[in-house]
Amino acid sequence: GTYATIIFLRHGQSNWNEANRFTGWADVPLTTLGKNEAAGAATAMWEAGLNVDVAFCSLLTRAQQTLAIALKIMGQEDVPINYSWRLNERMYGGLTGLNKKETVAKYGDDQVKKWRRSYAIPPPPIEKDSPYWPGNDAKYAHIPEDEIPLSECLKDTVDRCLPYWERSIMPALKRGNTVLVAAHGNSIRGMLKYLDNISDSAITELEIPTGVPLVYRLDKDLKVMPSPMAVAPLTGHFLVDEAELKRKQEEVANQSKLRYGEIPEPVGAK
Ligand code: DG2
Repeated sequence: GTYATIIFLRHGQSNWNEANRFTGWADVPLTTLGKNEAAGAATAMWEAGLNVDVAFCSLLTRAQQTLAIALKIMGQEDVPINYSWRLNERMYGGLTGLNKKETVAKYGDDQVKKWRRSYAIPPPPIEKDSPYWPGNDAKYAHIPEDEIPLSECLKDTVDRCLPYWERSIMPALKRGNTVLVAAHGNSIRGMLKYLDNISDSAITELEIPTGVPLVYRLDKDLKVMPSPMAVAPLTGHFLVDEAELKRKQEEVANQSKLRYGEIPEPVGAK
């Protein structure tokens, strides 16, 4: 039977998801739709009978808002929350703030797909005089400056997530808890690559929808128990029907698909 449960929740739509800008460590809030997605995630978890014992969250507002909304609606706002920069979104480096389609128009489809989805190709580094360089932000003042990433590929993200996974999340699972992790598209892809043993090639095709809980049941040895509702390559299941899952995953993939003749909306137009 189930010994422990882990639920991954990517935040709902953020301002920059809506504006189609590379976000990474830029700290932008949820849109109204994003807040509704968080509420929908809460309803789905509640309907699935999930009772959260402990939550983990990144240092970014969009994940924190999502978690707060979800726990409140589930009536579980008293559960302890642990925050760490190690659950942050992948650092998008010099791409931070750029419009995804404008970037495709400039560098081409292949290059942008590599930057967004490859395992080991990092985006160009961010300049330290960029307004998006995290080193001036007090919430990262506890991190030695040389550990603040200037850009990260998925592999780099996995490397800085894993110490937190081992030291903080695993101990909670070892005690048989139901754990909720509120995080981001790529930090969740990174943790799944490890937990669900996804190959370097399969990970390039995996899209994480906004605001849909992804549930893994673990046995006494903390091995994943494959869900009958899983959709490959994952062995856990999303709390949403398959058609809606596909629609939301395509929405993420299409953020960098230029249709023939389409002229991308310039950044700042909104
Ligand atoms: C998005 C993911 O991160 O972008 O950083 O732009 O999950 O925090 O909204 P999130 C970003 P893609 O890798 O899907 O382009």
